[in-house]
Parts: sequence; structure tokens; C-alpha cells
Amino acid sequence: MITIHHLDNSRSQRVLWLLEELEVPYEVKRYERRASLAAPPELKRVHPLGKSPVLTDGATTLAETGAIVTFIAETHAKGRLLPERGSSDWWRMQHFLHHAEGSAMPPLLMTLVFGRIPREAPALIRPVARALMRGVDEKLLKPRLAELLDYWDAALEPTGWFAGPAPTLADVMMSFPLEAANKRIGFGGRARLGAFVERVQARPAYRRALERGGPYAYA
Ligand SMILES: N[C@@H](CCC(=O)N[C@@H](CS)C(=O)NCC(=O)O)C(=O)O
Repeated sequence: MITIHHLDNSRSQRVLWLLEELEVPYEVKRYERRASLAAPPELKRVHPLGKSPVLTDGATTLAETGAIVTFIAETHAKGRLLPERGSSDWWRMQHFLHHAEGSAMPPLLMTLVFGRIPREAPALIRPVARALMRGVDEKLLKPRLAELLDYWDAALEPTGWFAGPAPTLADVMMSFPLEAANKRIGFGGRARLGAFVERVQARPAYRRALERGGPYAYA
């Protein structure tokens, strides 16, 4: 039996969505973030990095969402949520599987972290920290994020999904960066991005996954 070690309000939620979509039985072990938003130390007993998600299944312990969704697809999907192996949609899916954590999440995370720095700074230097972070946001992050939003918008244009005419693992992986972008920076009128998030969140499997996962601020 697959167990997902799941943190509230986290990118782990999309793994539960995938399992519901595939109707694979699984258990959820829930962990609660601390006030600092860090995962609790118990998660380090499951995997040394102490991040979520982690999948355990018999002798297998896997971290990294991309590896986890691939494991689930290889062992349980029976071709569902997968384009034909080796087809152009297949490689498009592979691209977005890696793009989600490798390219989409870093600037979104930087926006979150840099936004917190002025609040954490000593009161005396807070105005300087605020001005500095505003500069980084305007010059570095906003242009990069605008490029990403345009890229996703264009990628969704042909079918509304990231890799072909139907949902695939690419959509599962990309759902979290899009949800996070929607909450943190907005889509700036790019209607296809909003429509994607709505379409995903309306799926019965997604709704069931929310019930299993508990608090999730991005839905
Ligand atoms: N690239 C990893 C990122 C894992 C990650 O950073 N997870 C966050 C949840 S959104 C976490 O555990 N944060 C708590 C912490 O860093 O202590 C993945 O996709 O699994």
C-alpha cells in the first residue's frame, strides 16, 4: 500500500489528486507546518531532507514530486494520464514534469522568501531591507515570472492541457506552480491560466483529494 507523507498547504496535494484520478488505494500521513512554515522534524525520520511529499511503498521511499508521480504512473497508471510513449506529447509531458520544479517553482519561491525578509529584519534596517527587496522583485523576479506566465499561457493554447488533448502527469505537476502563481502574483489577465486552474479544481478526483489532504490554501 502506498503511503503519502503529506504536509498541509503544500505541493504534496497534487500527488493525492493523481492517486484519486487513478483510483489507486493509498494512505495519507498528515504533518502540520510549524509557525515558521517549516515541516515538523518527524518528517526527517521518513526521509533525511524532511520535505513533503514523500512516498513510501514497501521497501521504496521516494522524495521529489516528479519522481513520485513517475513511480505511481510506472507502477499503477496502466497507461492512464500518459501520452503514447515516445510520441511528441510524451516528450512534452517529460519537459513539463521537470519544468514544474526545476524552472517554475524557483522564482515563485523567491517571491515568497524575499517578501518575508523585510518582516524578519531588525526594525532599524527594515526600510532598507524593504527597498532592497522591492528592487530585486521589480528588476529580477517580475520580468522572469511574466516570461513564465506567457510561456504557460502559450503552452495551454492548443488544447487547454500541457501535453496533448487530455490531462497527463504534466498537468498534475504544473497544477501547483499555477495555483501558487495565482495566489501570489495573479495571472495578469491571461485567461487560459485561470481556466486551467478552474478546470483542474472542478475535477471530482481533485475534490476527493482535498478531503483526504486537509488544509490547502491554494484551492
Ligand atoms: N522539489 C521538491 C520540493 C519539496 C519541498 O520543498 N516541499 C515543501 C512543501 S511545499 C516543504 O516540505 N516545505 C517545508 C520545509 O521546507 O521545511 C518536491 O517537488 O518534492
